[in-house]
Amino acid sequence: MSAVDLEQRNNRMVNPPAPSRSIYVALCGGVGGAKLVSGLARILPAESLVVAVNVGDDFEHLGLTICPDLDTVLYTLAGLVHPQQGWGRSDESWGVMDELRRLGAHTWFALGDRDIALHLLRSELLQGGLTLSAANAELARRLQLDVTVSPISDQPVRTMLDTDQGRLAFQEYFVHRRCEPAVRAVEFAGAKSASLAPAVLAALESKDLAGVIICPSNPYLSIGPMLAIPQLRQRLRALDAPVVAISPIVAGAAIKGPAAKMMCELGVQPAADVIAPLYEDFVDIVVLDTADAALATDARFAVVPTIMHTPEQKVALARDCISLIQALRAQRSR
Ligand code: FO1
Repeated sequence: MSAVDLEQRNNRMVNPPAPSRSIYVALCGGVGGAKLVSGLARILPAESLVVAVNVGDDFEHLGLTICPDLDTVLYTLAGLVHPQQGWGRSDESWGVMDELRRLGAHTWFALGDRDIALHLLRSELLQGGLTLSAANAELARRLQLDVTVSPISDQPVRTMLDTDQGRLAFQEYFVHRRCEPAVRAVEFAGAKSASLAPAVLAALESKDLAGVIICPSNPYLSIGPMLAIPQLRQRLRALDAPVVAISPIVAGAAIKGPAAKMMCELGVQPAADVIAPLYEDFVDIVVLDTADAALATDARFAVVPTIMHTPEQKVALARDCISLIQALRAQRSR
């Protein structure tokens, strides 16, 4: 285990007892979202956090069912994520990929040996008849995680991009073509008929729901597929608990990934406050980084440091999100 992994494991805090009204739901994509989730997991008791994860990036590849955002969240919380990439495993080896390359198979999607073990197990659990959320709960248990990490839905929702190089499935666009095609539109196949996974629905319907945190994930590619499920958007609109969203754009650039490039292609100015209109029918507070303080023009915005390179920064942003939710709740109960 590397020094970074050890630090991640040793830094887990003794979590405080859960106060009443204590469930927080985090809507999360991949790398950026997982960072905030790791901060939340360190300050909240395990039973107080439900992480609902994007499934729009999932695909079948080399006979395996691969769920990149779920993998990223699981590996991050287990202290096993590759520290530089933010996805995939630390301490990885590449024997299977090398052999696949020798055999002339597809190798554009990098699957390390340890990572493949997780995909094999998930695929076997699914073939045995488990739902995606039950299979994922089993994987979380085997990784000794106590936080609830659930796919947003047990039904497939697949992100498809209409680009200048034709209609592309998400991983074909994102990994195989390195986000180079210009995006004209984004669609989420299956979203209209998908329903929320049981753990997500139960948390959002719970009388103990304290608030919802929308992680700093790409609004089009990570949060978009989840919001395209009508049941989620309706549920968020109807909540009395506060919803706080953190912008993944800082000073006009995405912290990671193609969000800013995509916005330009879709004719949207890549600015931190762009998520405000996208989430306006359910969000209470949009959190901007201190670099974008000038965009916080009214009470809908809060400004705190949002860049998360260190464990301390992840915990600090997590605390800020919880404090914002608690302040809103206190205001409402007056
Ligand atoms: N991202 C890449 O940029 N290249 C890869 O080869 C790659 C492989 C991969 C394997 C397993 C996994 O769970 C994630 C992987 N990712 C890879 C990341 C992933 O495709 C994207 O980061 C997410 O889908 C975007 O959130």
